Amino acid sequence: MAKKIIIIISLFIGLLALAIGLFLFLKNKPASKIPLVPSQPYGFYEASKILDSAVKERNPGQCDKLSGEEKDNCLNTVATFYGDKDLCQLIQNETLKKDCLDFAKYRQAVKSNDWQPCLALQTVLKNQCLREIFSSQSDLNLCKKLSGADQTFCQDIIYRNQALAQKNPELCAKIQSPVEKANCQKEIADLPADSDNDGVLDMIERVNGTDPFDPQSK
Ligand SMILES: [Ca+2]
Repeated sequence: MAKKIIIIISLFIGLLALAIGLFLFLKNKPASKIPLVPSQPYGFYEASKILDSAVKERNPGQCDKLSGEEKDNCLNTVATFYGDKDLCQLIQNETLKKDCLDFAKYRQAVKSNDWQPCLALQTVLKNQCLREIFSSQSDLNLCKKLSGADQTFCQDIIYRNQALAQKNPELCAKIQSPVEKANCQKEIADLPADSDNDGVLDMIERVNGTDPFDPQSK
């Protein structure tokens, strides 16, 4: 009988010691420094896979698997890719949200070939927007609908389009912006030459054995 009591007491003390040990272990565990579960549930690779499928499937719900900055970036990428401004509204970071909304407006304007919404954007994006929409235009009258610097920028684009279409560097000279003017001249210079203007490029004529400086020979 006495033996039984000793065994029970020993077991009790043993379990108590175990419980105290476990308590001390959990208490001193450096939870914040070396977390057992990583604070970011997804690593960079997984996060970019999520982002990829969110964009490919146009499924912004995938972004919910991410959090904080990663989630914002995910939403921003899907929103800007599809020009979906409603999606921009879900972004937490205010600066990113504004950029997202601007970019969505830009995409929408280009898609619908409507230059009016471009004017509400900040300069760099506005100019890119106008440039894309006017990229195939050759009528200067179009620019009369714009004013100030926007009108000048519009004219610069149109002169560049005309210069390229007519392979006429003199039209580049009408461009106001020195940078745009230089770009225009470079684009003309880089065009494949047709020295005699017979419609067959010099390099083709050389291959064919005709005279690149004689329009009768082609
Ligand atoms: Ca020729």
